[in-house]
Amino acid sequence: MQPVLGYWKIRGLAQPIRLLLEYRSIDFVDKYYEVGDAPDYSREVWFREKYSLGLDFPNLPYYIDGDIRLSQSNTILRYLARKYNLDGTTEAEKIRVDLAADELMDLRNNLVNLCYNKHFESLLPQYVKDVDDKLKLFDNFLGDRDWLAGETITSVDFVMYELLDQHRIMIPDCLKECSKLQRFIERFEALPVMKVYMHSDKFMKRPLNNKMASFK
Ligand SMILES: N[C@@H](CCC(=O)N[C@@H](CS)C(=O)NCC(=O)O)C(=O)O
Repeated sequence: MQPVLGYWKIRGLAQPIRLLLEYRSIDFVDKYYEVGDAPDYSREVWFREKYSLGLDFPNLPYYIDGDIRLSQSNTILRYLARKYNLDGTTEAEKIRVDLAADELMDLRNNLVNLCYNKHFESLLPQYVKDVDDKLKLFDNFLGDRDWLAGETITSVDFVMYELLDQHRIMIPDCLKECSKLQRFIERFEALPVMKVYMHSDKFMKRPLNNKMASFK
């Protein structure tokens, strides 16, 4: 049985999981739920199934892999990282994976709060200023390493790529002073399997966020 990744028909929290699965060439079902149109934005398609999937904590994204039924995007990522050997090789690398994972979640939460805010346009300039400092910290954290943990690619690199891509879609010059992060993006996109995926019909370019968001 193919594993199933269930999520809204957006990039959102599922995209790093999709990228990781594609990187390891896992044959999985990318199951989409679609929110209804404005003004109701009905989530009925999801609520119809939500409590019948055998999930301890029903939510989106979820990942069903045989007997394993998980929600919580970071739990799914950690599970896949262990299963597919993307969790760092040394203790020092594993510590960097954990630290990056938590920092990236903070970065993502700030981004999502902005994108779903109805005052998006007026809040954007301050966000641009604040995120500049944050991105420089990530640039510095990466340093001269190929990947966030060190020499080997790990689960957090898929999250990093996704968040950098979402940021540059929204703020095209946001990485102008982050040369290491720019090279990280180039390195990631040059991975042969990623190149194929990103040019395929399977790859979702947009929307980043759901229909009720100000920035999609
Ligand atoms: N902490 C959870 C957050 C999950 C979450 O907020 N999911 C949103 C979409 S991003 C949702 O619509 N969940 C469906 C629900 O609440 O029933 C995670 O990282 O997976």
